[in-house]
Amino acid sequence: MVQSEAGHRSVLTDDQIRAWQDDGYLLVRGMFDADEVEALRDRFHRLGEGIDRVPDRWQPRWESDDPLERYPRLMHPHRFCELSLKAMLKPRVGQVLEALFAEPAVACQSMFYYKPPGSPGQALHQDNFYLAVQPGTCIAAWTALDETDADNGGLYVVPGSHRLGVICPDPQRIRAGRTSNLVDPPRGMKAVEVAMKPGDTLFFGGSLIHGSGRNRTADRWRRSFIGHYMPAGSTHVSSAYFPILDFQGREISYEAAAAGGPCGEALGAIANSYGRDAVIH
Ligand SMILES: O=C(O)CCC(=O)C(=O)O
Repeated sequence: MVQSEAGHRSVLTDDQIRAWQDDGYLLVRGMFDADEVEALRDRFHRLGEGIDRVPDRWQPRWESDDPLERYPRLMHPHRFCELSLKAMLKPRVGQVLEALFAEPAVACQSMFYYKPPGSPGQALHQDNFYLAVQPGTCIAAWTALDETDADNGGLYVVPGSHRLGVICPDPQRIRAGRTSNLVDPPRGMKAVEVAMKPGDTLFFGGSLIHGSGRNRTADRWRRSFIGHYMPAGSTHVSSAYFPILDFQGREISYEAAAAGGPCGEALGAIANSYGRDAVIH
């Protein structure tokens, strides 16, 4: 147990804080228990198979053979799914975030990925290019709902890249979308795989370069639930993430940051329409 800069008792050990500072990410095993994992899987199974529907929010192409069209990721499921809201605002997630931010966190976004067999990966990128949190940066809490590894499209992270700040991608790369990384690992750094078990949560900062590989398996899904957060004391975030919620579920007002943050609105606008779906094969 350590004291955070804000003077709060931290749920993390000194070694965990050191790993976070050195690498820019932290794997917390067993953040969600087996029942919580099963409940999330079941809820998203019902949505994915059309047993439950949210027609105004999520419209898969039910007949498509393309895995990403048939099972597109769900954006902001916490806005219509109580279980997702509960997962996004899980108190223990908030405690870890508070230790990492050294101040309380607020929630910007939730996402659910199905990533069935055959799905392409997600190109290397940095999250704060999209969220444009300032001052400071965002943190993702990426929770595996299946066992994940290099074969079924697990996450890759570039240790140490969190120190770089946001690298503005070349607009050509954003336009190339489906074939190109938005940012490359800088010289001397390389992407490493993070293998995870169901219920494990990977926390990583908004500058950490990360992405995921193709799901090359014939039968292993790679489902995940993701929350994005920022320090409560930040002043700006992209309005695409409004409303921002505290861990009691109350709406908190923030100023709208220009899309693309330090990279400028023009790049941000292109990124919002192409880059977020950039994938690697
Ligand atoms: O789950 C993935 O494949 C990518 C997720 C990601 O890049 C993110 O949450 O920012």
